[in-house]
Amino acid sequence: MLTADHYSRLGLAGIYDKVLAGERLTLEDGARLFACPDVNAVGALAHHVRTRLTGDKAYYVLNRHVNYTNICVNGCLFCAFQKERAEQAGAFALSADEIVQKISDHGGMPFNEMHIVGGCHPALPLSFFEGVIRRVKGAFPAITVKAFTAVEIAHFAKLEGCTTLEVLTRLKEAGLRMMPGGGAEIFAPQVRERICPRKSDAQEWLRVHGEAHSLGLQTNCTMLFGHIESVEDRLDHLDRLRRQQDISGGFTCCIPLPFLTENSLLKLPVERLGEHTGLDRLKTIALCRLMLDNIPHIKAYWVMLGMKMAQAALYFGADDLDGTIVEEKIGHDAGAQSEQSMTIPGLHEMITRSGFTPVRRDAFYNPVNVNLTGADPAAVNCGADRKGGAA
Ligand code: V47
Repeated sequence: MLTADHYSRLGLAGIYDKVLAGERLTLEDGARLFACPDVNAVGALAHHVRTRLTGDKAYYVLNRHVNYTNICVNGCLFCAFQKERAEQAGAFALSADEIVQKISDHGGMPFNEMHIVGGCHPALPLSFFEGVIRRVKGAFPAITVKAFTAVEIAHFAKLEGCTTLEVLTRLKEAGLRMMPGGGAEIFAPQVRERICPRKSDAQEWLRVHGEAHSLGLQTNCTMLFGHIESVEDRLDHLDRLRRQQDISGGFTCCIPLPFLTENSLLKLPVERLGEHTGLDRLKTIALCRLMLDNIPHIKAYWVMLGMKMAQAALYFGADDLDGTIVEEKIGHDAGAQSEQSMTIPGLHEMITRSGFTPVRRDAFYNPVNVNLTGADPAAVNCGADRKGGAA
């Protein structure tokens, strides 16, 4: 921890006092932290908060991502994964058999979480997704199904001609227990209008999460940053998440996602390219930890950040690396340089080499026992090779 004198010299004495006292930071405090050139000083404050919340633990989960389709009616400019039409090269839509098959290919492994998302397909009905969840739960009853962004839920409701609450209720009955945080992007309407004009707006995204929380479903949230948004837009985004959490309380974790530019239709103005540095990513992760005082966990998603920055992020407020993933398309279509999959030993190595204590968790951050001698079948079977890449 840096000294009070140091923060005083930076003009951040008041913020330092608030962080140590566990008091809520204002948007003005957030703007001053973003403007502070001493990234380490900002990171140390976030590290203080993450240590107060989770000590030296760094969480990971044994999970698998499944993308059921990349065909999407929204056509978001930043998204390199989406295809507007089924006839386009590379477009796909998995059948229910293929989805269950993907999960069963790794059968016998003690996955804790199945992360299922896709584009907003123009025709797949809600009954298809109810059937998929029932089959996954039937085959693997212990798995937590974490599926469908708020944007997908709103899309299903439109196709079905019912409310989002009805969609959530039906999916919960089928076995849905958690929702991922995607689709939030940046809430500020003038940015949303430019990067994802057809997608649910902020009000709809937040309302669906509130409804999910009211049904007892836990959800995550994200922020896509490092594109055309301003620092004020980032703070506005965090403020809206914080206010929603004050009301409905069901966000478990926030995942700051740095914009990856390859194959994207969203072109950044040349003068802004230099802004999106690794230090900006670390500072933004720290700001998420500091502003979101009511959200328990901050995830350093190794797929988008890369292994080394994800490790560094553990000192900038993050306490979770996500998991084994197995197969990833959204980040890799956009140029992510990370591996497709991580093993349990690989995740352990990343965490211990960074000086933290690895804790394998379930989808809800409950610790799961793991036998590190290799007797855990997941440790030997999950993913292809051991791909550490630790710093
Ligand atoms: O919603 C799309 C983002 C999200 C790009 O909840 C991009 O546990 C960077 O939400 N560059 C999907 N990001 C991923 C996501 C997620 C991932 C891991 C865990 C969880 C969780 C959620 O990816 C999208 C969008 O915000 N995205 N394109 C891109 N070019």
